Amino acid sequence: MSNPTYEFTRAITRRPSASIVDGLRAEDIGTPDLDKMLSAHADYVAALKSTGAKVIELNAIEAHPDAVFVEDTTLCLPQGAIMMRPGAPSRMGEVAEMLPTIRACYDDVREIKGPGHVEGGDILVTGREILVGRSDRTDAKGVAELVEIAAEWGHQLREVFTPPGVLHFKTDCSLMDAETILSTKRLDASGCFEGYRVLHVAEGEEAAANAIRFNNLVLMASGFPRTAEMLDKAGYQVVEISNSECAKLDGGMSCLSLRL
Ligand code: CIR
Repeated sequence: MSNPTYEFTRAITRRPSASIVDGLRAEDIGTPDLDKMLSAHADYVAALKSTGAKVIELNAIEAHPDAVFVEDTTLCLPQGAIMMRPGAPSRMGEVAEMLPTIRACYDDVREIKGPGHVEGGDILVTGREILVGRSDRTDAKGVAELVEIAAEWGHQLREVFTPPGVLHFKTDCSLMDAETILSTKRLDASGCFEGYRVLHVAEGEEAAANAIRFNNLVLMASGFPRTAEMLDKAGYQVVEISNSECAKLDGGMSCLSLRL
């Protein structure tokens, strides 16, 4: 029987554009190199495809430097899709760019109309509920609007909190299977995963927490050997992808795709 929290037939990605050098970042730790990012992006898409999924690869958009981070534009659920309303003003236009593709994939497409904001990176869908982390990008009004739509589709939504200084809730956690979460210790300490099986990323490897379970694979950023080994021992089939360039823009594995 299929498990909609991590079994998918399709994914949507968008190629990085040359304007990626202007992408948002909390701290300047270097300019992203487009060629390196393109190469890692190709590896990422190949890994998704290797599971048998179809990947809809959208063209780069120069006008939106952060558009490669498609996850923030849409919440994809089995019943339909919800267009987000990013809290970063420079990212608002990415939602309209994504809409035609989403309409082609779903019969039921809703939208966060505002005035609140929600970004997909703050949403973790588990086997039993939807966790939404309030953050600098996702506010109470946005969460309230999301609650109503999700409830219509029979989903329970629980508001949680993204730690201060962390961009998105999922910067610090990922779903490994319907009941198992990979998390940093700092996020797990907030108590938000009570009742779940939680695997901690290794000390000093906090940036490994943004991974994705996609069909039989776990895609994680390379360079975090102790976390990769822990996941391997726990029985997951891990694929490591370079995240050096996306990391300069606070992006990671989940941000680069919509999974449906
Ligand atoms: C931003 O600050 O919005 C982008 N530079 C990074 C977005 C990462 N997205 C995600 O974690 N879902």
